[in-house]
Amino acid sequence: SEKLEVPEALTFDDVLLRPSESRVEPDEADVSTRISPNVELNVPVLSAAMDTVTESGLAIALAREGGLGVLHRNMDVEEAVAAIERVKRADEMKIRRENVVTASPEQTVKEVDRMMDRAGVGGAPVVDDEDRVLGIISGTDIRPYLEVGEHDEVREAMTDEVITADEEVPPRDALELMYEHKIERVPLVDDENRLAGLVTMQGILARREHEDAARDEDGRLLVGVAVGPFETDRAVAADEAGADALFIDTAHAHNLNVVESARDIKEQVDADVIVGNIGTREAAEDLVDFADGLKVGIGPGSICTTRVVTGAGMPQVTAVSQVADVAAEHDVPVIADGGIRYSGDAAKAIAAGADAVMLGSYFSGTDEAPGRVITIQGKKYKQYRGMGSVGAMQSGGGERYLKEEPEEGEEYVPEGVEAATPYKGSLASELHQLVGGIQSGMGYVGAETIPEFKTDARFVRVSQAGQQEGHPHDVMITDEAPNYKPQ
Ligand code: RVP
Repeated sequence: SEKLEVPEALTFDDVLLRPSESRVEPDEADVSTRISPNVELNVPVLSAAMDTVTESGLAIALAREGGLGVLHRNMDVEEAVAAIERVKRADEMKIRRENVVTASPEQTVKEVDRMMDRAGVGGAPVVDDEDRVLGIISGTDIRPYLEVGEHDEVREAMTDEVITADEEVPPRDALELMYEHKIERVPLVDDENRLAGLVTMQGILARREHEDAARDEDGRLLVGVAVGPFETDRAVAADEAGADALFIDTAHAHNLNVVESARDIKEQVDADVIVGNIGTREAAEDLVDFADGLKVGIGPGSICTTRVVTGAGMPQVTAVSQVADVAAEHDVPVIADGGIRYSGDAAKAIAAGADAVMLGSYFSGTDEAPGRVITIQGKKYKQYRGMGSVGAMQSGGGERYLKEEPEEGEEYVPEGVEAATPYKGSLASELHQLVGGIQSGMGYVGAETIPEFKTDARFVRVSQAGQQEGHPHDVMITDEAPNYKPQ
């Protein structure tokens, strides 16, 4: 019947990049990209907005390497704002007054410790009611030898001979002051000794160490935030807290209520608004007039059961290329989200038309991902679960799947599983393999930049025999390669 005259859709294992004449040395391939009008990255990589992947720790680590972390939304709005602020503050060289965490002399040491912990800072200037600098207090880790109790007032515990500098001080002079006095932070003051900002050793060193970090115009790390399709309050709060991009986070962004709500959210915020996930040309057409970026992926995720549970989905290479065709006409960037197991998959996603890729499982086993390392039969793993799994939905993730909370006695209909991924060590070394693989892919097709890679790359179709040939075969692997795990 006509109904079964169906188009073919392909995914990563169905295709390979066709090698082509090239003068591109892999190390020189330029992987910088743009995922929305105001968000430029130095590597085309984002981490998934999942509660076992991206919290502030991983977002900081990834932005320092040039990519973008997207904070998940299984936390309340207040926690999300605190997480955004932690990322924004992490490498700030000169922290502006409104972003400096301060203590008052009457607070207890315990209160201030808790406040500093939450903000992820190691010390705070102590100011009076008129914002004049009275002293500085540092966190418990560098204060235990002092004889102050946690119920003492800050004025007892603080250093009152505080070294300050003029608000216009050049960073280099501030650094010298810190070396000279063996201190970690220098409050900046105006001519009436009112707090104007803060310079930290950490901020200066981190900046030097991470030259290719993804930063905003003030030199702060970039951060993305997932918001539910109808969560205007989270969107507005995240925007005000300084998020660079908001990701309307749903499993089906071609739901017309989602489209309307996303359009509405876009009108209320300054941050760029990226909408997803979608998987077809038609969905892209309905979003390109207002979305600052589009995210593609219906069912490719490693922990995703959408295709099995619902029967719906779109193999990822076809999905990306369909959306990219429409997006390119409107100059809207595209992110390929999910299903990337190897660096070669990331290269294929970009070659199919994506400006960047988003990964969950790939990063979930790193040190920087939330959750602890567990050992099963002598092997180390970290927990990784779908946001549509029962566990994640119970913690608030149901809206992504456009589901209401079940009534008493009913169960969720999950579209994801709870799992474990092999423990992998640091994010930086995983990312190095990923980006290195993409660059080599660019070398094989002769693309010097991501835009060239998107337009110039050509695919060939691979048979099952061809696919087998592509993996190590007829050998027993004796030493594991850092970028290959047997299937
Ligand atoms: P992967 O990198 O293959 O682990 O896929 C990660 C992606 O899977 C996420 O960015 C998200 O789009 C999708 N996801 C998250 N949870 C679920 C689910 O429970 N089905 N899917």
